[in-house]
Amino acid sequence: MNHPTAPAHDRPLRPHLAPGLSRGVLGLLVLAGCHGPAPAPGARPAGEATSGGATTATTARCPGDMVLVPAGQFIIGTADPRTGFDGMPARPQVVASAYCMDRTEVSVEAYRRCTAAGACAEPVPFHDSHGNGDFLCNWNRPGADRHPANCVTWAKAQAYCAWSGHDGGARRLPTEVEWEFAARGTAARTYAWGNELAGDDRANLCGAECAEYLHTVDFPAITALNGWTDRSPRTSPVDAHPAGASPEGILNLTGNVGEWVAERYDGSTTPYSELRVSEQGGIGVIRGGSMLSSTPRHVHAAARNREIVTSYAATEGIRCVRDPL
Ligand SMILES: [Ca+2]
Repeated sequence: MNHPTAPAHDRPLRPHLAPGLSRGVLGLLVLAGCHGPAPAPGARPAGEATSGGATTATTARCPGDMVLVPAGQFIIGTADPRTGFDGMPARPQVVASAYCMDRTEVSVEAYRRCTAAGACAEPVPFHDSHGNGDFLCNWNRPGADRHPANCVTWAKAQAYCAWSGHDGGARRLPTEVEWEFAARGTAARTYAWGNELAGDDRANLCGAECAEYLHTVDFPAITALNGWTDRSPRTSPVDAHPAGASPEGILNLTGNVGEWVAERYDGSTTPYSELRVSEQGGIGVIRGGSMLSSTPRHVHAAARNREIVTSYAATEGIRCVRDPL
């Protein structure tokens, strides 16, 4: 299908937010083995891959821009919601099959290949006005080709991943379990790189640089994440912050932009929900914190942020997964 322009139901990102959008955006503001055939051209051999200390021998392979996450098990969620915003109640979770995950968030230039093929609708574009949040959108923003494609609805994220034009064919949005396991590994790390929220080169969060910048553009006041300064008040390029990669080498699972997952938000999984799945087409889930995350509980890899699926925000982008080749 060809969707040359943004559908009319896209809603702008506003400083003063509707209840649902406020949870999606302000939530981040205040934070905020398959044995395949012969490898496809460009496929990266996985060899022995590790996840949080466990070693899994596998011959599974992924397209060259993806990373293998071996099967395993971990404790998903958090026992205390104060440590990971709206995390699922802690429970053992088995991940039965290995899967491939995009090494980086989807960039503007990658997304443009899909729109050029007529398979994707354009994200909401950058608009140099500080009256709403679109000044933080990257589509059509000069110099932002390597930055994440943000300001996309769930449907646009889903359509991008499902496009058959990717290396190796169609992909899909990750499930909540797949996203969280990639970020936390068998050790259930708190952040993609480990358990310490330290090292300003590891992630793009809302440090002093962010609070200062947003103040200059009259955006709603944000208090910086205590002690953090990463020199990126807006998004970072998708291949930035290699020091914060997961053990498998997946970048920016913590920070930069959050990422849509496949499922609708299921309030029954948590006692902390207020929004229901029937609201305006459903509530989706954004994982990973963002460049506007300013509290540790919103940066926690178990944190979940809710968003109306027909809404968008500059803090929301895309990362795809697929089965191994
Ligand atoms: Ca930052």
